[in-house]
Amino acid sequence: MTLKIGVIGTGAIGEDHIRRCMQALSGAEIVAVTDVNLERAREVASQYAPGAKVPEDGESLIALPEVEAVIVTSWGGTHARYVLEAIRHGKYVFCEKPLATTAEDCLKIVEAEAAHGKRLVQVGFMRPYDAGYRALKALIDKGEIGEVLMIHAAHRNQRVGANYKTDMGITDTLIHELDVFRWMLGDDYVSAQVIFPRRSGKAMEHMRDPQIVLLETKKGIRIDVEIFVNCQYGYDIKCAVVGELGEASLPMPPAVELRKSAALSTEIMTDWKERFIAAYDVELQDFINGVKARKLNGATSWDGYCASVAADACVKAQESGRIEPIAMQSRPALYNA
Ligand code: NAI
Ligand code: NAD
Ligand code: ISE
Repeated sequence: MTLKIGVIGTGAIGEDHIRRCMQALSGAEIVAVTDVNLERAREVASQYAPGAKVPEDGESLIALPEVEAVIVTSWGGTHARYVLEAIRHGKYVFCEKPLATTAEDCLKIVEAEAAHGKRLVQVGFMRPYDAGYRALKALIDKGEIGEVLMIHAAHRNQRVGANYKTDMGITDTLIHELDVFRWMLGDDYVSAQVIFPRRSGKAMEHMRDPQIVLLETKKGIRIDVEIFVNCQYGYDIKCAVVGELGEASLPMPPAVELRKSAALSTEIMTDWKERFIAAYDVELQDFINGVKARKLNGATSWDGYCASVAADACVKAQESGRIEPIAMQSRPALYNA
């Protein structure tokens, strides 16, 4: 059986996920797409899913009887309403990160899903599907470096556009680390602090970039993450985990070693689409298979909520300059498995 999917938001990642479902993955087809910019939705449909309907808004798309599952790839601020609407229709939904832009909205989704009584939501945190992060977690779980004590990480983008604001360094960018470290360590955060180093002159006037986020977990692990979204040279994700017996680092994606003109070099990617292409493929195939089996894997609404609670504390810490506490509500039974 081919799973019939509708996609809300045909921007950069929406287009890429539509291409992925139609050309790279198996067992699914895109039967409807929409965007606030309907012209854009029609263009993307004609390129990758010529038979797809283009309803005038996300709510109409979710209501279409032929749409069995929904992918939400519109701007973060719009996610909550579409995910809630999909749950109301009892339809499976893959929502790109963040699940919502505030913890309060994430909690509404958690409560709606728990009231429905069964998992319907998978959040688009793809790093747990990345082969490098999986190898790192496997090594930690085997005890190769003993108990984890510290993580030194960096999340660098080449540059960002004019719409990107300082708080998005947290809600849009750091949110990946907030999620993947919970998954990797099996731990939760208790506090956050944000420090601003000297501002890069390459960042737009309205932005404070870079920033350093300091996190503490329940087990007492200390994590520092440098967020630098105008680093100029490439898209670079670094993560070194320090334990009692050694240090384990996230592998770099494979790249050809070039010896030329008295220099040895390897290329650094510039685009998140390429850096995590295999992880997005595995993640969305897992969503398709999960819907068919009526059992989703990957990040839950609860994971989306936890990342958002931590993000809210980091945004508060950006403004206060203080160490801000991080505390979750108690976890509904649905997410205990
Ligand atoms: P984008 O700006 O290229 O695309 C967003 C699209 O959604 C635009 O075409 C816009 O017109 C449309 N849109 C906005 N509000 C809408 C609404 N109410 N109804 C229908 N369409 C609407 O943005 P991009 O880069 O594709 O990001 C989209 C989402 O995907 C964001 O939540 C972002 O955080 C996430 N994302 C995740 C990545 C990952 O690594 N997992 C990478 C890039 C983005
Ligand atoms: P698992 O069910 O044994 O454990 C995952 C645990 O981590 C669960 O408690 C879950 O709630 C939590 N979790 C999952 N995603 C999370 C996230 N993004 N943030 C925070 N917590 C998260 O699952 P597993 O075998 O470790 O597999 C994890 C996912 O990877 C599954 O969806 C699985 O299907 C997929 N997977 C991928 C590959 C691959 O090659 N990429 C191989 C096997 C499994
Ligand atoms: C973007 O939305 C993503 O999710 C990318 O993975 C991240 O690196 C980037 O900073 C975000 O803006």
